[in-house]
Amino acid sequence: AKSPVRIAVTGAAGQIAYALVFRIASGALLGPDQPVILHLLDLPPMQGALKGVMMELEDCAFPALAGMVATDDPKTAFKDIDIGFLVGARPRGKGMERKDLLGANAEIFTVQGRALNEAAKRTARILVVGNPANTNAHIAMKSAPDLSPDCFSAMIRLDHNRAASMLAGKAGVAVDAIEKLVVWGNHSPTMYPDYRFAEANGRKLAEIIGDEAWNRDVFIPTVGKRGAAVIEARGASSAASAANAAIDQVRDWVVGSHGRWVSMAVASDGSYGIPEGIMFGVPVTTEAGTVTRIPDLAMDEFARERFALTLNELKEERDAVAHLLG
Ligand code: NAX
Repeated sequence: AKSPVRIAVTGAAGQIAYALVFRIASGALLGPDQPVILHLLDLPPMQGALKGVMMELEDCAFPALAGMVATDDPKTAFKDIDIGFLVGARPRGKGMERKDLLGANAEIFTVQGRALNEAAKRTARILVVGNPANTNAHIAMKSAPDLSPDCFSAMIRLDHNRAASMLAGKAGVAVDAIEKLVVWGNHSPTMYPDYRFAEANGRKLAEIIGDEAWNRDVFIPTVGKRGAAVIEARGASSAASAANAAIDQVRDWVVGSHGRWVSMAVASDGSYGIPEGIMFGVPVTTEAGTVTRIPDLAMDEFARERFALTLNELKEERDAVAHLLG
């Protein structure tokens, strides 16, 4: 029998986690024959609700669920973990400015980064979902000097999946026929979904669509504002689709993307002029925990503009939290 994989989920009593943990336990992440032990972290007042989630997990009688730990202590939550989904974060409260939000989250992700540094497996793969996801991932990475920067990524896969689905509809192709789609940058409305290289069934998607105005005036803004549109329609933020994207990103990361390009926000190695260490969405292929960036994609004037917009935002975020990092 395979030995169990330890998987931490933070914000475990929240909305996204409620869609995430059941899929992990059912085998959607690592397959139904891979036993998993869930490490569930949430704040002290949420421990009651977390118990309820655990009761429901028990009641699913998932064969792959080999154990559960619930805690409000990050070190306990991250002890010996192989995989971490860092979902819990401080939401923007009324009257809270962007810099307050960055500061509050910097505190959370400094503490969690240190706990990961102390307790997680050296090979752990940690996905940050909680917003501002890229900068939170940057902070956690910086707070975990004994872990390789390769242990961290931030979630841009929801944006990638949103873009893929919209393109499939427009081009009249199956969504899984789309290859070489890229989402660059920050998980925020500044992100740049880019289908200049994308193909479907051996044809360039841009040729099939053949409508550059649609790209600029409809596609990019719609993908960018999709999160807000879901809130407007549902009265609550994206949860099931966010959980699904988290599963997609981590599954591709730890299992492999089989040569397909996927978008992941990873610590920059300096390529594309992105300052080292900034967590930036780039196209990659993945294999058993290893990420290989797709290099040297050409940029035209419009692409350069969009790229700079999202990069500048991430530089600003980095600078705003720099004084909080030791
Ligand atoms: P919820 O408010 O439903 O749940 C968050 C949970 O996190 C709560 O139970 C809260 O008690 C817990 N929490 C807060 N601080 C914590 C800490 N320091 N340690 C442990 N737990 C803590 O939010 P939900 O809808 O689940 O969203 C979670 C996060 O995902 C938010 O920051 C949200 O903005 C972000 N998202 C990121 C996306 C992405 O693509 N990267 C998309 C979806 C989502 O908007």
